Amino acid sequence: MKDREALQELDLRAVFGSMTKWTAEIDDPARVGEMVSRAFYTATSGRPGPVVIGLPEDMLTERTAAASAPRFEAVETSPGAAEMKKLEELLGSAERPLAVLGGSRWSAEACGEIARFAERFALPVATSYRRLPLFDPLHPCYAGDLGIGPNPKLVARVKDSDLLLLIGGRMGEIPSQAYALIDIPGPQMRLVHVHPGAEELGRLYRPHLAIHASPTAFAAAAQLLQAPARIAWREQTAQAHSDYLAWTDVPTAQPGAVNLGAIMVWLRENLPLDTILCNGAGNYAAWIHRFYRFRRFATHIAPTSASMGYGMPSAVAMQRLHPDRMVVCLNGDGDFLMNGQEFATAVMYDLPIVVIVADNGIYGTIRMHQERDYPGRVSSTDLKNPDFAAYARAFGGFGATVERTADFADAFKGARQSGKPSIIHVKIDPEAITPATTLAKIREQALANAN
Ligand SMILES: Cc1ncc(C[n+]2csc(CCOP(=O)(O)OP(=O)(O)O)c2C)c(N)n1
Ligand SMILES: [Mg+2]
Repeated sequence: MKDREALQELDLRAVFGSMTKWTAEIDDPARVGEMVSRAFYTATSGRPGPVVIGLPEDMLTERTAAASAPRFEAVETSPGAAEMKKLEELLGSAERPLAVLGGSRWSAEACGEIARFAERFALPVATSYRRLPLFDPLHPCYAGDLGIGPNPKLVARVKDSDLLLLIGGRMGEIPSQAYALIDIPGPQMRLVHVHPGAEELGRLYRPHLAIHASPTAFAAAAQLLQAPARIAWREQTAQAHSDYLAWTDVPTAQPGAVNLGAIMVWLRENLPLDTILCNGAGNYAAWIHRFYRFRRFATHIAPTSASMGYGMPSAVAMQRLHPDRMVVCLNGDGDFLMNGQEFATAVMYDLPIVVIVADNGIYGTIRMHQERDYPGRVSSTDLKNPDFAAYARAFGGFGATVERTADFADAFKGARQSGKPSIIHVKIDPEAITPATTLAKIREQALANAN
């Protein structure tokens, strides 16, 4: 039936080709072992990523005597002694060094090793977009998060560094602030790029030192580096950390009766440190990045591609994987409505996730862009929402509504005490568009610029 556009037939390579590291179809059952083995090696090697394998129906019912694939092992890429020596020299002659942690292929152990490396060198360390749990925010070397709406002082510090050490990440559009931090292709500072994928090194930024290694292998090797006798930048590191604390300690004032920043502060003070926080995309996430504090490895499950609807399925998966840990899922209203039906799965499997829906009645991010670029010309960004607490109850879960900041704590406790999957419907003033500004101010500014 192939190529007749039979029922539900898709050209998988065309559909998934540009989103995956490899897409294939298994036509011959004798090759299942070969293809499955290649799929796992491909998905986990270098920069990890998805693989799609199509299984034609008739192939699935054929018999084969072929052996199964042997167990795969992810390919490790380690730094060479020459590169590590060069890094030691670069650190020895630096005056304003800074490290940015990002990407994949980390472990709790590697994070601990990087923390000890940072301590020995008094190195300021920032985290990349949605990679906050790679470094303890209360560690004295922590300089903050390079995501959306970062601390301007951190942005200035990165631009002005004389040695930038990128460990694991690509420094893509979001952490690079739309490619404004590092000159392309020749960086203004000395750039050391550590990445597990060879194709990434030199693709955008020409590194002074490229280290083709996974973060875990690099972190282990960094233990052997000798710190200079005199570290010139100790004061700067202490300043960077106090700038981070000043930026995140106290929630900013917000219009309306609910302050999402204050809710994040309540969560960071009351949740167990190993709580897993999941979210999708929307402006509400800005308050997570700024005010919540991820104190443990792998406690934030969120899309670096900023795709909406990611929070609910990931919360379901995380609670199944970790039945003993608390799983909290934060959503925007638009975001929740993309995959909110996964709440039924949480009810089916008795997964007591706590879902928070930050309901401002708009696709806030898009409205913000409309007001900034076409002030006053609102188009298709209003939402007409259900009662999300009643939605939870309709599925057999627990629901609560919060209309004032002070009521959040009781709603959260009620959710936990119910032992059920829960939704806390939090009503947010649409004017509270970011931790730093309002919709009205963005519009005024845009109108003033136009005149
Ligand atoms: C799947 C998907 N579709 C569209 C977008 C573009 N987009 C980014 S944020 C956003 C609106 C988010 O609205 P909401 O979830 O209500 O959060 P808010 O910004 O209001 O806090 C849209 C449409 C996206 N990132 N992902
Ligand atoms: Mg919204």
